[in-house]
Amino acid sequence: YKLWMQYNTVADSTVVLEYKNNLKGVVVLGNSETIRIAEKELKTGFLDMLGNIPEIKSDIKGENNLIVGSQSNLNAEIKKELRSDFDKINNEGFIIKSISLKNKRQIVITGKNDVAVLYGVFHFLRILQTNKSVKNLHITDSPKTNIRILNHWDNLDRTVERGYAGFSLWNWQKLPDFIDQRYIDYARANASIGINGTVLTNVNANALILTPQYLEKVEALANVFRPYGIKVYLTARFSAPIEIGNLKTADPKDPEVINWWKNKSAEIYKRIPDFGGFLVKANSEGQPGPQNYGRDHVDGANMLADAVAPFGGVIMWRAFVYSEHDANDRAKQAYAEFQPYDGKFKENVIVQVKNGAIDFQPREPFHPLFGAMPKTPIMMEFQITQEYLGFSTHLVFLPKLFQEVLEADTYQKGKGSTVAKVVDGTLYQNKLTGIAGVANIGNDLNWTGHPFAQANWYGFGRLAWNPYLDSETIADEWLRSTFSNDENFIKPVKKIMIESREAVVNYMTPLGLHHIMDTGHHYGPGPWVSNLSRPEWNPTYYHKAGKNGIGFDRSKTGTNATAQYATEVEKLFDNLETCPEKDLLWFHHVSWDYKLKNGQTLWNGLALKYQEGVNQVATMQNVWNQAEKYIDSERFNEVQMLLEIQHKEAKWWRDACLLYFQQFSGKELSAGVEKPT
Ligand code: GCW
Repeated sequence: YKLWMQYNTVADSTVVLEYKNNLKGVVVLGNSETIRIAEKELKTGFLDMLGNIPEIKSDIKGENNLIVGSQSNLNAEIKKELRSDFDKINNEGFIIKSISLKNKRQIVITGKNDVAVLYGVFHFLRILQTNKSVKNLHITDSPKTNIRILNHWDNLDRTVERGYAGFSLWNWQKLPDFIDQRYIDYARANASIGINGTVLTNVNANALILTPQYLEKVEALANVFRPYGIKVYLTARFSAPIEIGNLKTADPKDPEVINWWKNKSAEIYKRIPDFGGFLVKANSEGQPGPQNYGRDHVDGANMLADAVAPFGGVIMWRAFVYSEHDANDRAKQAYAEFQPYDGKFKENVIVQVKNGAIDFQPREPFHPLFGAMPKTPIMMEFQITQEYLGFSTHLVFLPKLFQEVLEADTYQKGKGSTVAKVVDGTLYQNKLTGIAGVANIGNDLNWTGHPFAQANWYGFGRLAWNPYLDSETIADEWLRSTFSNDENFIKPVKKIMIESREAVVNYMTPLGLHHIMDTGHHYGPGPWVSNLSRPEWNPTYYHKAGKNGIGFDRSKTGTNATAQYATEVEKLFDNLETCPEKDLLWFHHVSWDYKLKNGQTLWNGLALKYQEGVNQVATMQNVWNQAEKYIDSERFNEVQMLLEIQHKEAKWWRDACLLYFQQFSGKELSAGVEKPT
């Protein structure tokens, strides 16, 4: 339940001694709710990790104090000492620095406001949690994106779309008067990793959330989250003016509709002055939108943008669209629809794009919209909840996937135009930037279903703060703060976390295969024909296996989806010789005898990949079995049981896919691949 804030007792006595010597007193400056939270967090951390709380002082006396407070609350001497550090940080950034004041050593944690100080405090506690030295600290760190936000796909009846960790945290029935401790713990966990926004409701939206009855509950949550620096956002159902406003239309050009949204926004901001804005899914998968009235995404987004602009709100408009009218290649539709709108959106609109062009697969090439709309802020949408990656049953460390996408080079402004640079705004100097993650959180005791799925929430937050972080660093921090600092535990377990992403790709969708999960729920294999009405809901649409081979030809001999990328990338993917093998069947249809780089035929290579995935899970099990003595038995057993299921299901994936594809390849399984039982 305590997530990565276990604050385990520091085991190493020399480390304890160092901490005690350097942290003799704590001076907390300022009096806001946020500062009180920071103080409380420090006390909890000290007590749990070191067994006692250093003396809390009202002013700076003696040496080796920890001085905590925002810039305006620091005395002139400290301010002077930190002048150049303050120049380096933005409004949400913090400074942690060992300084010498009148020849006395002190450590200062500061920032330009109290929330930034709170971020610094959490960072400092992480230093202690990971048993790093506190001598000669000099850290300045600022988030690289403005909006670091969770998207909850939570419905008002507390079911969670694609949620695998119980019901929604938001207990609408008991709100606004009953404040569940979980809301506070949720805020604390998010603040500890720098998440500063949350969309409370599902993108498949219910207009009722915008009625006064619900807004008063939203207001109560916003009040809880505010001191933690977290803004509340809601999803706006485009047809809300009809459903709850008694209007005949939701046409974004209709004066009454425009007015309705203006009044609705004013009503919300009256309750919640720092309300973040709206997230909108429009004209996608049956959701209403401007196209219902012959208008386009720009008309819809800009109308809402005008409504929230006077209050500083933003509109996050999703680019996840695909229609049944053009079933040629679903991967092309978002780019085709949105790219021509570049430069047409109001400045408080940010277009939210999924990491890949299909839908949160174990592996997808980066979405071609990244870098392709220089005049439009684009934000990243990752999925933390494992819709296509084994729900909360399979151990998959997602920061590895996130990192792969962020590091991908779009070449849109020449070499080095990485997705991370699009997302943090440095490529085109966008002011508005952001990263969203579809939450994997529910009311399960451990929040995320799988104990290791907590690492995906954690890692998402860390990457939203700094999209250039390495997933290994993230795994290391998380393991130490969640389980133990023992190297004998950390080293092997970190390794399996890092490998878990490739394992899931191997046993589900190797070599660029995608969307062959069973239809609807997306759990388990289902490459065979389904009876769903739309062609692109059918897994055979994605793998196109036949006697002549397998794969989706998106090169210029096929749907030419590759043309949506910058020339360098287009060429790379288009050419069978240069297309990375990990994306092979995403971009090409090749024969069963096609020779892979390792000399294997495609059929053999595919089978061996499936087997490798199974073997990797077996290794994960072996490693985990050695971890028993380092951690509590409850979490040990849970993970052990889950890995057992994962192993069984990896074999299920291998057998189902290979037996199915074998009908087309007509070939024996290669040596080294276990025969299905
Ligand atoms: O991944 C798909 C999911 C839908 C989801 C949709 C979306 C919220 O299967 O459940 O709807 O994407 O992102 O809008």
